[in-house]
Amino acid sequence: MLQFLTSGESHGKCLLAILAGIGKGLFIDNQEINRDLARRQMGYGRGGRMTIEKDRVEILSGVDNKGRTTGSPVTFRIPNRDFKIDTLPVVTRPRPGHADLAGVLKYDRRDVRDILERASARETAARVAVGSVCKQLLRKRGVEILSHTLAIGGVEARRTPRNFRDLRSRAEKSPLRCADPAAARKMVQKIDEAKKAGDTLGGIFEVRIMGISREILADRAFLARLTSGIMSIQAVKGVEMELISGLGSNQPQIFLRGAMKPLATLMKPLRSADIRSKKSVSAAVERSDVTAVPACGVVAEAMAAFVTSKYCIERFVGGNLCQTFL
Ligand code: EPS
Repeated sequence: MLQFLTSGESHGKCLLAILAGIGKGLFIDNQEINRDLARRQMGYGRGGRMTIEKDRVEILSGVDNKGRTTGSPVTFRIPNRDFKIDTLPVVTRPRPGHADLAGVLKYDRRDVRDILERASARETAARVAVGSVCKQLLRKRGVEILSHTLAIGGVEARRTPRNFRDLRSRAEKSPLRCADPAAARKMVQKIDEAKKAGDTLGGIFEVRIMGISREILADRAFLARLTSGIMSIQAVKGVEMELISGLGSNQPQIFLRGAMKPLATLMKPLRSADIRSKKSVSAAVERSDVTAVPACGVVAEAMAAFVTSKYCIERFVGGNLCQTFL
């Protein structure tokens, strides 16, 4: 069975992920993981933290001296340059719409910091490392995954290439990972306006999975797992799926569209209540992004790759990946 677990706080020493069940014999390309980590950090509208960090992975276990998996769990470590959790101030004013209040109630904490450091979307860097390995595995079976931005702050991409490879290459060249340059220019304006107003923007990203068989495409349990993988990402509030059966020479594809809400961490904070004094106050202000929709697409690629790999391993090799799958 393929499974992963992440740990670590936004300003802790590092982020960690353990991926178990990937099997033996897969060459892991660390440079490719680092490229995916860099893609997650990019995007117009990201905040100051992305200028501090330069996410790079170290693999601590599960590979031999040639970089091939041995069958043991693979451990990934991404150090945080901004490691300062022990000196950060106590937070008592939860941000409406974030995990702060629900977290302090659930875990009975008196410092919102204990919640927000783990609830931060920085955790998604660990998921991207895991997903990057899953993409490497799937590529060996002819499965490719892309993502691109469909909308930010109500501005929609309308003129995007139909062809998988053209769409991917256009999206990768765009500062917003948006394949419609005219729409991307309008999105940039919207982001500048929102930044001035101390506001944040949500939007829609799309993931496309190409190269899976029609048999897999028809399995509803797999499709349901894919949607829940996307829904598990921080700030994603809706998911839509479209299946392209690919009659004739075209290959079948799965399109997954995710709706990301505007980030709850605002520079112009909403009203809140102090959890100690119970007085009405403004919510705490933490560093934030204006938008993270382009990054969310990269995270969604990772989740789609993990769910697809898990399904293929469990279905075709009885849960134990061996050389024949590769
Ligand atoms: C993020 C790192 C965070 C935020 C953002 C995503 O950095 P810090 O914890 O230093 O503020 O920039 O997370 C949020 C805005 C949020 O509300 O969770 C990252 O690495 O993606």
